Amino acid sequence: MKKPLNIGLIGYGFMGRTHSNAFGKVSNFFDVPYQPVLKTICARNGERANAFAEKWGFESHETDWRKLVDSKSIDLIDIASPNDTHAEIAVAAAKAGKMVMCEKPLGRNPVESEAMVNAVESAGVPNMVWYNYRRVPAVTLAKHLIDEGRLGRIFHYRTVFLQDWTISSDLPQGGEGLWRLDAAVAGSGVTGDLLAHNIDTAMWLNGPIAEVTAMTETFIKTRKHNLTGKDEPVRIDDASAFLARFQNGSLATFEATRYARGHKALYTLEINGEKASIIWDLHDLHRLQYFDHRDEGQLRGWRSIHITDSDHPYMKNWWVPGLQIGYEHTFVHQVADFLAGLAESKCAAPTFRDALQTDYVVAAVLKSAANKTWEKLPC
Ligand code: SOE
Repeated sequence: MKKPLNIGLIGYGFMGRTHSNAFGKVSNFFDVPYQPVLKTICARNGERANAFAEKWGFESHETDWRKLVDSKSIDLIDIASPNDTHAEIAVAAAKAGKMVMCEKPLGRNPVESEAMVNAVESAGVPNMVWYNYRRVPAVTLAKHLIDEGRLGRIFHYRTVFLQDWTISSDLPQGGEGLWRLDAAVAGSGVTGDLLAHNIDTAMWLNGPIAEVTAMTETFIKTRKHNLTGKDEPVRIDDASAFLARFQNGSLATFEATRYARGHKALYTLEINGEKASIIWDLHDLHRLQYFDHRDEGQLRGWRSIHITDSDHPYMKNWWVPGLQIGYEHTFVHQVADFLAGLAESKCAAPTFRDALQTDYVVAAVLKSAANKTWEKLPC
């Protein structure tokens, strides 16, 4: 008999849907020791929270997140609301002894993120941040290959996250759906929203980043603000590119933009090692490109591995070999690992503390771009 785990979800946007789907599906596919129960969904608009509750199977809805934090019937607070709400909710939830899961980035800046880490660690509550791309089976396989030493010494890490949805100058900033363009709510632009993913995956695969030098640009300087109705300065970074040196001596390039016409969510990474290289592309997420210099000369070349076999990470839990899975499954994997960790009193990664390191890199990138400097990261 599985133990019930009562979920209080805050936020019903795109991320609220991915999380609800994951909590709802996990026990159908993974042999986990807990059964997530969709207890309460909280959002500011009661009517829409109610509609969301009915659609996704939550038992009740709320408009005040404090009621979820205070409720004895909630075990875990899941934060999927805009970035400016993360710190306050997470700190209150941890103080109330709840487990906390939080959408990325952790806070809007390291000060908020440090407060969140301190809160969960002093309360001793399980915590995790939804950096979901680690759990694309192909990316997890890349991690296994690197840890087995198959690439040998790593020389290069190359990664981009490209989108094109903010090119129009008519697009307003602020409010529902567009808060990512409002620095007061989001904290930063593509550095915290997109590059945070690349940084999280990169440090997971290739270890800590030692130093960075960056440039950012805001191409459209003013946009109408949805909440004030006035033209206001845009304070987010529309594009961000940086060079990095990892502690292991390898060199990296990172780039993200919302101005790459034709690209909707092109997240790619390439790693070149002494013995082998790896390429992964979110648009073809079930494939891993692998080149191994030790292969027999005449047959040596890039292999395109279809990551659907039962010995590939997570895949034995899904369909049959050859049938692929997609984006939403990465969230299911994240919940599965979180629940498995709970049973062993271990926090599955990335914890709040892991995500804080990503926020330090984000802050160093923004500082470097502002000051045209190299910035060192704390070891
Ligand atoms: C932005 O468009 C966004 O939705 C990010 O906020 C997500 O984290 C990323 O996975 C996809 O793009």
